Amino acid sequence: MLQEINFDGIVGPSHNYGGLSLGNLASAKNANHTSYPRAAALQGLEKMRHNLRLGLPQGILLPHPRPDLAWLESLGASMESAAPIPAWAMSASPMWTANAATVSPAPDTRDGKCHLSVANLVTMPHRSHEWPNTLKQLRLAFAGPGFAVHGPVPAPFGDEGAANHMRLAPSHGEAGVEIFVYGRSGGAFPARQHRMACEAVAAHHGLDPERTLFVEQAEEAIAAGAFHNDVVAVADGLTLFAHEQAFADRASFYAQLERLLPEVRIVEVPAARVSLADAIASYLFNAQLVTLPSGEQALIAPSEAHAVPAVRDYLEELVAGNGPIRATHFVDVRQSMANGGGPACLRLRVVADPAEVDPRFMVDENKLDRLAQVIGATWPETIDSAHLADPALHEQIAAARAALLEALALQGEDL
Ligand code: SUG
Repeated sequence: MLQEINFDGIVGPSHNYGGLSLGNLASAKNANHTSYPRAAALQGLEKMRHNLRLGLPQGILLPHPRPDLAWLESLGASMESAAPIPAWAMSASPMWTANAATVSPAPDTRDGKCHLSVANLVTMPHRSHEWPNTLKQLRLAFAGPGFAVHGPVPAPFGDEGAANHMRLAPSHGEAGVEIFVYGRSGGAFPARQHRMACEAVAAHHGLDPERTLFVEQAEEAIAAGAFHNDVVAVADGLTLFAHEQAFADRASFYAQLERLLPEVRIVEVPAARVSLADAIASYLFNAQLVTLPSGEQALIAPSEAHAVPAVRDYLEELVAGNGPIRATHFVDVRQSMANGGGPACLRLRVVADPAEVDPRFMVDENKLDRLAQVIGATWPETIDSAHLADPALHEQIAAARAALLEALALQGEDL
């Protein structure tokens, strides 16, 4: 049976705060702070456990080898090069798997397969070298005949994957409407998702042009720190949950959506209730909007959303009202949040039959227990950005990753 599976990125042992993402306010604010990779990874596992207990199937994607010495060499650089080059090679950014790929479920595609296109992430140097390893993982996890895995869209067209893609459908297993959100610019901040890349992905996936929308993100949203659409909007089932200032032309977007999907429920948060600044600081929209086995929808939001009074009040009213979102759950992913990655950034949604996925990429609570042991024993407790070039740290990171792959029976794979 087709189900939505969330593939969370395991936070890698090199997790650190490099201040690398222009336009991502949390990344800039926490630049050079001490990071806690072990705590970060354990927070991620607890989020997965939380969601398993809600009855949601759960998968994982793996940290990449770091530092990426081959990539550094291709730049004629090394870990001794001037900042920020070593941080580019050390980033644990593959943890944010909402940027791993764009996924079109089988009911939406011409050949009836689930299509995945790895994101090129070309805008940010530290993310631009993620795709080769991500592609290897996707080809392994989704090797079954029901999947088609595509390589990246060529540069210079930036593609940041599912973070800028939404799907609305009566149920996961029925044909839906796919929405690609692109940017032009955001004042001083770059647009990381280009329209050309969206069109390429939609074409490769064989989507029905009649049921595919290309929507421009509001410039003011990018300028306020919404470097991906999933910082200001999220969709699930028939519900679109979005900030009033998320899109450049909301009236025409909503009208097109209502024409294609008359049952759609648009839950728009007015700027007068929650300002764009509060939405971005709290990551209210970077929540996982999920349909529970009961059929009700719930929002799995970061604990930071509870700490901002306007957001907390809004959420209380939202679930008390008559709308489709019936509950909120708060999860602690603070280490990731400090780099601008909330609950929704940490997961890639794939609609598939879990039995068709390589089981080494699926988890249950027992497996999470084993992973927590490995992480507790091998992940660095802290990383200080002044010591990113330390060879002893690199050895520890390599050993930690090797232990993880072994625990997952993936040590023999070319990953
Ligand atoms: O690409 N942060 C990530 C956060 C990604 C969030 N993903 C989604 N919204 N889906 C980014 O900006 C910061 C790394 C650093 O500064 O060390 C970073 O890459």
